[in-house]
Amino acid sequence: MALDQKQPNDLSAFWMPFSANRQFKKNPRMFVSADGMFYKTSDGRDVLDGTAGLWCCNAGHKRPKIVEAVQKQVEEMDYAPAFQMGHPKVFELANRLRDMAPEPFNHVFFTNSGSESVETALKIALAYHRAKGDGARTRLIGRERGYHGVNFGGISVGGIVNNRKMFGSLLTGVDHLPHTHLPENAFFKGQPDHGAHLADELERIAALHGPETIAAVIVEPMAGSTGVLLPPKGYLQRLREICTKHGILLIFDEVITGFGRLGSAFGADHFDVMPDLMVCAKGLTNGVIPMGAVLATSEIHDAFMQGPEHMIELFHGYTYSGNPIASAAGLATLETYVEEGLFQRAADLAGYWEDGLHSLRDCPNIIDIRGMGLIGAIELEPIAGEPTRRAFQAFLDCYDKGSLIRTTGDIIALSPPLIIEKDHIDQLFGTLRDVLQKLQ
Ligand code: PXG
Repeated sequence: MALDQKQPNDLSAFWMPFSANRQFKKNPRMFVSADGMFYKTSDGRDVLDGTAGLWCCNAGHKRPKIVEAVQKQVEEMDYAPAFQMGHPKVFELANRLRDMAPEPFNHVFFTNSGSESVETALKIALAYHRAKGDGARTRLIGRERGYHGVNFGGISVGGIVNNRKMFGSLLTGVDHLPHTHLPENAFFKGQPDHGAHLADELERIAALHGPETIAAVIVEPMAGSTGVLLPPKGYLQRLREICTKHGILLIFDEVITGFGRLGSAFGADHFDVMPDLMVCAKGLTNGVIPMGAVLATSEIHDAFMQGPEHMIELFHGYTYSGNPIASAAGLATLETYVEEGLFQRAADLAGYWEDGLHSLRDCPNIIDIRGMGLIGAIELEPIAGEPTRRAFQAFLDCYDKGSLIRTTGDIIALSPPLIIEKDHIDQLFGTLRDVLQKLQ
């Protein structure tokens, strides 16, 4: 087969992730370059990035500092063993991340993705209790509609049915809180008033199993992948209180909410609720090189630092944990966020964004609009008997008209790079209005 970078003539070998492979291969959509807020397609069109790639390119594309850092690092040292050896940049990155994170998070464990970070956090939670002599705490609690990546721990605590049902019996000893999506909150701006009581379900679950058997609760502070579900006012605080009361660790999965998406460094800052472990990825390296991390409090970290000093304290890690190129990308990314004040920028633009988002309310087939920071979701009434078709068509039409959006089920999700300008916001919502008005 001839190798044409712009348009390969054989698409059969690559089994695409989370994609309609057959639909795509009949009518491929290829990006060949990216700069700032725009992708360039193989047929030479500019497409406005309304999704920061997959919620990860928070500083936009082809950022000079990050490009240069990666180029320099790959020349200086490509790889260093991650176990029993170190290299300076990974320590530096851990320090920067600690400085950016809320106060109690003093320690950082590196992974290569959100999914790996979730597995790592769940394992740390279990091992922490065991290290403290509380080994009966083995149960994990997630939430309906939660997304915690695609590995077995993550889909076990996760609550998106299609991500679970094909894959066997999953982890045992897992239970789920109810999701927080209440119909009475439709079209509410910001955090909904109703639903804090849903956190009390944790008391019911704790009573059912015995609170002393529960190791951890994991939730996204704001559920992203399922279609943007905001925590009702007081809900996260209540979860925190119940976890503290019963000695249960609270894990925030900040893979989407981390690095400025809500206008603060992390969701924990934004909602002013501190978990015990925090999971991140995506924006950590601006999506440039895969990397994830788990942030832990000193209390958790120090519980492992016992026994003879030559012994490994935690039997967990990845070949690429803290890879030098990823570390260089991470450092340059965090510097870019700080130098350009991008988290504050997201906060400053949030009102304009929200107005644009809610201006679509009069378009046909819309049953809910929700958003926060630089996140938005538009929920469409599904076509009877053909779920997902309407939103997928909106995605295809927006792409044809030069805007990239995401869809999950019949929900359109938006999460642009934080460098977005007001005229890009106008363009994105203008395209959406056009598309939604004509959509069947
Ligand atoms: N936790 C959360 C909260 C996520 O959103 C993961 C874990 C897994 O991360 P990795 O890096 O293993 O993919 C995610 C990922 C979408 C979309 O459009 C969301 C994700 C990934 C791809 C697409 O909603 N979230």
